[in-house]
Amino acid sequence: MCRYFLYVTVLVLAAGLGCFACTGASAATRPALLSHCLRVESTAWGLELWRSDGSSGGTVLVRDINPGKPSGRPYQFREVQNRLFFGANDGLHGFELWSTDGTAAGTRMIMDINEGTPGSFPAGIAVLDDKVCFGADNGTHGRELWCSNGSVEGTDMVVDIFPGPTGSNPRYFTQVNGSLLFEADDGVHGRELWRTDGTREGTMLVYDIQPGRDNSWPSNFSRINGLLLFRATDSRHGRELWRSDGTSEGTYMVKDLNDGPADGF
Ligand SMILES: [Ca+2]
Ligand SMILES: [Ca+2]
Ligand SMILES: [Ca+2]
Repeated sequence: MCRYFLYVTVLVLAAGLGCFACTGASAATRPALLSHCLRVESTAWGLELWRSDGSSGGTVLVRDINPGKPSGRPYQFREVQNRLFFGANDGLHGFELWSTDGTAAGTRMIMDINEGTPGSFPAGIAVLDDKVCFGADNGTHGRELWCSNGSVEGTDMVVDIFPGPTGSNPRYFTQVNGSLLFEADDGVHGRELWRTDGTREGTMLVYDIQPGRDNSWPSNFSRINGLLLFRATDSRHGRELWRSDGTSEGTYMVKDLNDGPADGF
């Protein structure tokens, strides 16, 4: 089982040759992979899924997801139990959620979330225990929170956070204390900090930092020592540094760096 994958960006040269730009499946593998970027004949497949064990002979195309010259454009690789989850477009179903074990036969679309040629555009793919969670648009509910364990039965919209066809547009998924913290808009509180454990009951607003419909725009998520550090705005303090442990009591401004309503961060 090969654990190394390349995301290949092909710059097509006049001679029909291209250059790899590649990133690894994890930060730990990235330096080794970057040292093995090669010039290859590339125009036959477009931008597709490759793997490498660090040797030239062991660097091969896994699967031509979008057959021929059109590109499958795989993106956002996340590893769960020896499989990589990612988004890709096979040319028939649009951008949907895929997974691979590193073999052509073991590379498949998990579910056509937005049925037919439109894509659901899975984004912000993040690992949570034995599954991934992400934002996707099924064409009915708008862009909402989805999770998948790699099977069709185990792939579902967790909750329609912004009820109806408008999307809550969840993003910045960051794992803290066994939950994913993210930013979303439920149509009532504006763009605020949310959390999910992958279940409907376990998905909730953490804290309405800018009270009411106005947005606090949580962003710049960083995880440190079981805490989320992030940037958020309220009208009393301006844009400042906040922290959260995933609970409402554990979510507060770290310091009003620029005293009063002026921005500090
Ligand atoms: Ca589709
Ligand atoms: Ca919705
Ligand atoms: Ca608000």
